[in-house]
Amino acid sequence: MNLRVRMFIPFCLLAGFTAAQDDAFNYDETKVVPYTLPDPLVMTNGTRVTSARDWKTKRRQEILRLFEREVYGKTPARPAAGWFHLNEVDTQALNGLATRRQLTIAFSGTLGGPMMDLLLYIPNGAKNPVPAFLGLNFSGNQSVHQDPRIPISQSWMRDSREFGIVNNRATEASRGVQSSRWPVEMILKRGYALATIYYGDIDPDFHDGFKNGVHPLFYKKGQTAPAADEWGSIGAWAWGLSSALSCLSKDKQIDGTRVAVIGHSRLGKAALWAGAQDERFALVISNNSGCGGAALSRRNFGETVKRINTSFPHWFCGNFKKYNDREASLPVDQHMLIALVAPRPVYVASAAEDLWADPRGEFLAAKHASPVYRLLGTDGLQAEEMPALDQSVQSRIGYHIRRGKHDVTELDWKHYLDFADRHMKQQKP
Ligand code: GTR
Repeated sequence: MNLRVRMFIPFCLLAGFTAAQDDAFNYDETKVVPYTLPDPLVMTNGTRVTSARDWKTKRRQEILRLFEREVYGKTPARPAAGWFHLNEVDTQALNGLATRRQLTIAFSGTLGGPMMDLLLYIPNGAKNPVPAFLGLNFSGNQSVHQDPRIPISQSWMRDSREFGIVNNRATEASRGVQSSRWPVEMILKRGYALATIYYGDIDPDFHDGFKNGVHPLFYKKGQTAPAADEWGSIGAWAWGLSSALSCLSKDKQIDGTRVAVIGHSRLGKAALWAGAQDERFALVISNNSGCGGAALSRRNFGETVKRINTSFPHWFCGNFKKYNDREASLPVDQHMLIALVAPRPVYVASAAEDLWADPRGEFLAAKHASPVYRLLGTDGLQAEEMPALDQSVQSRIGYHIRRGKHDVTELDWKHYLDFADRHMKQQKP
């Protein structure tokens, strides 16, 4: 392990950066029990995959089915653009920097069922359709920017005095509270559009037995909850991202072949799962996604499979609970999730104080996805060891470990924008 990272561990614990952490869990690298990862290039029947064709037609399908059945659950067919309503357009938003469009996407085809509100900023002045970043947000669209024209979300939200959420509803005080995670002007000035949706519009993030959100739209006759191999909330959020992509692809100012999906933490898990399943996403970014995201499940460091299934029983599918304390029997590990994105560019980012998410486990998953990238003729992750803090590795698999805590910062975005410039080539504006 990178020496600077190793030295950080005791300091973080002493300094009390353990908010999301639990001292009953392991944060000591020397106590990580040896493990063997499944080989992404060996079929379940033992056959080695040696050609791009066999990867695409056989092994990729096999791994996808395993993640569906055992981890995230099966997702209904990819949503079409569905029914959407344009609520607002302003061609002179943010002092003329951007065009703002706000849409409502109704999943059942009519108002009244589950719906999501999409906020879209498109940089003004581009002659050609622009590439875009698409990501879910935690506190409503109004939380990403001070822009007074963004309506306050009406959806259920977890109470937070810090973020202005009272009685499970966002208040005016929530406007812009997450803006440090969304440097909108910086993204626009670099030539990218930004689209965002409140994740709870797709499925509210509490366990109600899947009565609210989009799950009931797909129940068979008599069904009241997803089966053990059917989608949970992460599956639903990922599906919502695909639905948003279908919608964005219809926008003449957006280049639907150059849309990056990005997410932080639980939404980083959803972004990876969306990018793994839906090959229309041109680039995938996982910011501090941790357990069930980019971090290897087999490493007993930070959050574990049992802990995540206990704290958040609705995130994964029922079958994933079989692996509580039995990670070694998982037929997959998270390096194979990253490999499902291949050969498309994927970026994994960690934070040095975010030990709960196991930064080294995130790095190792990125590294162990590399053989698939190389089989497909790209370079994978060009780093044998974790890079120095804040330094970005910009190969086809990107990686950095930022100084600081579990968060999304301007430095993270700077690396993502450089990565997108490099791998999702811009046409001349
Ligand atoms: C934590 C959870 C993590 C991560 C995080 C978040 O409580 O244990 O896996 O997803 O929440 O999404 O903020």
